[in-house]
Formats: sequence, C-alpha cells, structure tokens
Amino acid sequence: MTADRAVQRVTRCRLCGGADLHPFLDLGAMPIPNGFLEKKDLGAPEPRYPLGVAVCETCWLAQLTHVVPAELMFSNYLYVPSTSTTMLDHFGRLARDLITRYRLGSDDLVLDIGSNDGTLLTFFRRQGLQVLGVDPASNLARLARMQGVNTLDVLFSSALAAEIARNARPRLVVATNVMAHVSDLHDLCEGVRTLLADDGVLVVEFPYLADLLRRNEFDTIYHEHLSYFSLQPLVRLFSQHGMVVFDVEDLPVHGGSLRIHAGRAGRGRTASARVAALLEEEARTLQGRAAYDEFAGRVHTNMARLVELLESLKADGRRVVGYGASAKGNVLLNSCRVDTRLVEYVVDSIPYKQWRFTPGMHLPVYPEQKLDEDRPDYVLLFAWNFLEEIMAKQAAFRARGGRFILAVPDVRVVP
Ligand code: DWN
Ligand code: ZN
Repeated sequence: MTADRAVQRVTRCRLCGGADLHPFLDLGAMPIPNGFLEKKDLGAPEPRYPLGVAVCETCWLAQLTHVVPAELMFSNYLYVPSTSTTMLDHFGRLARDLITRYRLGSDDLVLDIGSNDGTLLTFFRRQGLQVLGVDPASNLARLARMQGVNTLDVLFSSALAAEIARNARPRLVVATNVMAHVSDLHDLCEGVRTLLADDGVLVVEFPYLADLLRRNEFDTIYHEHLSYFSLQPLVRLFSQHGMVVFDVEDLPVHGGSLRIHAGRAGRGRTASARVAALLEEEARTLQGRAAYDEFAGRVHTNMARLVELLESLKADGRRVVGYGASAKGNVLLNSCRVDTRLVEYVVDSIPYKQWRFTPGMHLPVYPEQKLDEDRPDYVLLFAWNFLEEIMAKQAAFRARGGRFILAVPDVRVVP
C-alpha cells in the first residue's frame, strides 16, 4: 500500500530553491526503515513510501525526491548510539577535542541539536560543563534525563532558539548526524545564529556524500535522511545566514563523515586551507552528473550480485542470517526484495528492536546470542559501519567457520 496522501514530491531544491533537480537513484517504495513491527501488526497494511534521490545542479545538494512527514518517523525513535563502543569512543574523543580547542569551561553551555539519549552531552557534563539537549523523540529524551542530561523533547527551530537565547547563549552548539533529518535548513541556521554566543562555534558532523558515492553506500539513503551533504552546499547555506565554515575534518565513522566548524562571520575566523582544498576537490568530482549516474550503475550491479550470492548459498543448502537490525539493513532488504527465504532472521543488541520484525520483509529480530544457539553458516552484516567491533565480538562464530558477508562497498564474503 503506497501512502500517497502523506508524501510530498520534491520539485524545488530544499537549500537553494533551484528547479534543476537531477534524479539519479530510485530504490522503490518501501516502509519507513526504522518502523519495526510487533507480531500482532504483521497482518496490518504497511504504508510504503517512494525512496529516491536527486542532486540539485545549482548548489549540488543531494536530496530525497519525496518527503515523508516527520511525525511518521521521529515520535518514538529506536536509534541509540550508545549501544556501540565505536560511537562511544568517537563521542568521548569529540568532547575532549572541542573542550581543548575552544577552551570550554564550567560556565560554558553546550547545546546538542538531536541529542538522542544524551550520550554525547554526558561526556561534556562529566567535564563540568553546562549542557542542554534538544530532541523530538520523547522516549529518548526520557533516557537522557535519567542520565542527568536536561533535554527538551521538541524539534529544534528558530522559535525555540529565541526562547532559549533569552536565558542562555551556548559557546558550543553540536549537531551530529542530525542535519540530514532537518526539513527547513534555513530555519535551523537562523536558530543557531540567534542562539550562539558571539564567539560561539557550531560543530556539525554528517555522513559525507563523497564517501557515500565512492563506497556505494546506497543503504544509507532512507526516508529520515532528507539531504546528503558535501561541503560546498553547507558553505553556501551558512554564508546566507551570516556564518562562515572555518574548518573541516575527515572522519571514518558511519562509512565516512565530515565534521565542520562554523561561527559568526566577521569575527576574525576565516576558512582554513583544508576547507579550500576540499572545496576544490568537490568542484572537480561532485559538481557534474557523472559521479551520481556512475554511482547508481554500481549500486544496481551490487544489488544483483548480492541476490545472486544469496540464491547460490540457498541452493547449496547454506543458511544466512542478518546482523544489525539497522535502518540501512532495512533499506537493503526492501530494495533487493530479500525476505526470510534468503535471510532467515536478524540479530541485534538493542532491546527495543529484539522480538520485533523488520519493516517490509518481516525478518524476525533476535538478541545476538541466537548466533551461538543456532549456528548459521553466514552472517550478512547490515551494520557494516561497525565491522571491526562486531567481528571482534563474534570471533567465536568465525572460529567455528562462520563467515561474514558484506554488501557495501561491494559484495564479498569476508575471509
Ligand atoms: O543517521 C543515523 C545513523 C547515524 O544511524 C540514524 N538516522 C539512524 C542510524 O542508522 P542505522 O539504524 O543504520 O544505525 P546503526 O547505528 O548503523 O545500526 C547499527 C545496528 O546494529 C543497531 O541496531 C545496533 C546493532 N548493533 C549490534 O547488534 N551489535 C551494533 C553493534 C555495534 C553491535 O555490536
Ligand atoms: Zn540547490
């Protein structure tokens, strides 16, 4: 059932308003990828929403071709970063680096837009800083408050920013893996400009479009992610709101990310050599249709190769299960139309997801212990961004001859 009434087709670029949108990949209609089902819901109609991406040939922002209303996706959110030591280490390092670089002290307020369960802010709080989280998922805001992280369970907006700014102006605003979810980018920037202390800094982290294309990470395209950023469109966006991107860092998390540092223009901060170099590289590699169309060609090849491999393993009587009931995994399963015939179930560490079923293909989700009890032959790793961490955790599975299959960046069995 395609839920036409809820979906808006994008005809104008969400950043620059341009009409030159070049669609380059269509993954078909599928349910919201974080919409895990309970057994009692399996027979109910499951709304499917179009999933495809286009690139604006004016500002080079890649973005969804159709938008699903936020309230269908974020009111009871099941993603928490704190289940992965990879992300805990990453956020711990981020907090330490920013406290040192910007000489943050106990009087300074750090505000996190999309603060989730308070994982990142807890690192700042432990260093004695003032913290405030903003996240619309009330289930996660409750978790954050239980950790002592004051959290407003509302969507960040310029109106909310004006309200907060009446009492406090943060020295640091962080936004990690949230910009992609924001519908009104201009309102968010206006809010940050209102809120930020005069010498304050905005630090934004996001999966990097250049890595997404280069590493064929099609499964990170889903309804929650409205935009897929490179540096150039963000430089343009912030400059329209009186801010300058003065530094950028390359990060390995989530299949390749960027971290940008921005502040008010006219306060002596100028773009670093790293910013200039990356903008030049993007002009050569991302500002033309070829990069996007070639990516789409590789994705279709990889999807066919994955199904071929799963069918041949099935024909040989080998059993395959999934690992990491992630949004990415659900995009992959639905776009390749892989159900329990080829992948019997998924194991996952997050209690919220266990004993539920994946949206669309209805694979049952079990705790990770199932692998030891059931001893399948292969594990298709949906959470490839945690490959090292998960393979270390499942050394016994591999010692028994179990093997991991990857579908990203290319289809292969890990030896
Ligand atoms: O932008 C987003 C990215 C950052 O993360 C969010 N909108 C949604 C989310 O995407 P995802 O669902 O693909 O997230 P993860 O964190 O890549 O999913 C990993 C899954 O794997 C989680 O469900 C937890 C699970 N896991 C596990 O079962 N055992 C993870 C680890 C590290 C493990 O050891
Ligand atoms: Zn544009």
